[in-house]
Formats: sequence, C-alpha cells, structure tokens
Amino acid sequence: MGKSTLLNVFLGEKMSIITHKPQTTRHRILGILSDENSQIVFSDTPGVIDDPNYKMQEAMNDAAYSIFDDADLILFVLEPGQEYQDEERLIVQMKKASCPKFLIINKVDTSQPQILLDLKAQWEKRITFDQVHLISALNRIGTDHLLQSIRDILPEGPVYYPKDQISDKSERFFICEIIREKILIQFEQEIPYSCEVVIEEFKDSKKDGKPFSRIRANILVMRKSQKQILIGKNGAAIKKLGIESRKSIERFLSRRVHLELYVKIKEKWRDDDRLLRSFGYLH
Ligand SMILES: Nc1nc2c(ncn2[C@@H]2O[C@H](COP(=O)(O)OP(=O)(O)OP(=O)(O)O)[C@@H](O)[C@H]2O)c(=O)[nH]1
Ligand SMILES: [Mg+2]
Repeated sequence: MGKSTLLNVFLGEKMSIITHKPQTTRHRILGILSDENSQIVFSDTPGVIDDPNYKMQEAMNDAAYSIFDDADLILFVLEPGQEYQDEERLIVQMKKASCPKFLIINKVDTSQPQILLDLKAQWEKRITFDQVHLISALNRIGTDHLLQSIRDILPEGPVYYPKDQISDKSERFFICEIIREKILIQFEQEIPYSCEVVIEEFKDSKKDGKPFSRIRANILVMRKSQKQILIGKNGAAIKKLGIESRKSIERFLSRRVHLELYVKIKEKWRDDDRLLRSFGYLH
C-alpha cells in the first residue's frame, strides 16, 4: 500500500523497512519530524489483516487499530486494486473516530485516472473523509502538498520528544528490521512469515582506531525444513543474507560491523505469549 514508503518520505530518511511483500511492517513505529516550530509524530503501522491466523497477526492488527486510541489525524492509505474481504471492523472504527481523516490513494503512477476516481467514490460512500489526496509515495507526487495539509490541520500541543529523536524504537530494533527486510527479499513464500530476528549481542568497540560494532543475531524459524532453506547448500544462503544485512546495517550505523547470524528452531513462537511479549508484540 505504501504506508512505510510515505513515512520515510515525510522523515526524509529510510526508517521503516519496505518490501513488495505484504505484512512487511509488524509493529507500530513512531517517526518523529521536528523543526524549529513544530513536531509531528507519525505512526507507521502494520496493514489490517482480514483474517488473523496466529497470535502474532492478532497483535499486528491490535497495533494497527491502536491508532484509533490516540491519533489526532488518520491517514487511511489505499492503493488501486486493493480489496478488503472483511472491512466491517475497519469501517466501524473509522466512523467512530472523532479526529480528522484523510483518504490517501497511493500509487497513482500505476493506474488510469478513472480507476482512481472509482476507488475514491467507493470509499467516500462508506466513510466521510475530511480530505482526499491522490499521491505516489514512491515518486513523491503530491507528498509535499499532503505534508503541508497535515501541518495545517494538526492541533497545537506540547512537544513530546527531544528534537534530535526520530523514533521511539531502539537501534537494536532497527537492526532486527534490516535483517528481516533482507529475509523478505531473499526468501520465498512462507519463510519470511515464519522468521523472527533477535539480537543476542551488540557491542561497540574500536578496530584500528575506528568505531566498530560486533552483532550476534538469532533467526528463529518454526521448522527444520525452514532452517535448511535459510542456511542453504553449504551455507550459501545464510552467507548471502549475512553480507546483505551487514552492508545495510553499516550504512544505518555509519560504522563497520561484524555480523554473525544463527538459525534456531522455535516451533510455535508465533503463538507463544511469553516469546511474543519478549519480541515486543504484546505489552
Ligand atoms: N508504483 C508504486 N509503488 C509504490 C508506491 N509507494 C510504494 N510502492 C511500493 O509498494 C510496495 C509496498 O510498500 P510499503 O511502503 O512497504 O507498503 P506498506 O503499506 O508499508 O506495507 P506493509 O508494511 O506490508 O503493510 C513496495 O514495493 C513499494 O516500493 C508508489 O507510489 N508507486
Ligand atoms: Mg509497512
């Protein structure tokens, strides 16, 4: 849909991970945009899942719906061709929300104008929106105007975060996300959805007088067959994953990194309350 792409455009840097696969974002992630006179706190969320199959997906839905508790403005992002099988809950919540709502139709670069207008009409029949924006987050079409409209409509309030803070999440969290992004890109079908990344060790030191980080991460999978796929023949797949992840983590941290990846089997982690809590899905 482009929620994370849009957040990154607003922040002017790559914060949320983006892939073409659904359910890339699993948590609610704050992106904080501060300048001399203002501070806007954006929430990137998972997309709404129609029919959650396991506890982690339920927790992802809770993260998506949690914005209804505290948002000052809702950006409802859609793309042409997108269908919800069960949109009742979403529509009920949207109608109940007392804050302003913008309908954001993204990916205008991929569709004929008539299709976009039909989608707009279809949703305006269901929900009353304060504004409708047709944009392309990827190509930054309409995004400056959207940001200005957000500035214009947001209420005044206290400054919640220090000006140099850009997220509520830690460096460790984003390192896990980077590794997860590379898993989503490199592996097919259910593999990425069966994985969780956990940092076991993260140490900063110096090598030849230059800053250097040593990171050891576990990748949890659910089955032995998945472990074999992640490791690959003679370890080729995990080696490639390690190289791609390390390069990206080095860019993120602006320092050299030594990364070790291990694959562990935890059969039912997606339904295990204790583990889901420790991974930050349950609070
Ligand atoms: N053509 C086109 N592609 C876009 C646009 N915006 C985003 N995309 C692509 O759409 C895909 C999904 O984008 P994301 O930003 O990850 O979408 P999301 O809504 O955060 O998705 P989840 O986190 O999985 O819920 C990526 O491949 C993006 O590059 C756009 O304006 N035009
Ligand atoms: Mg996302």
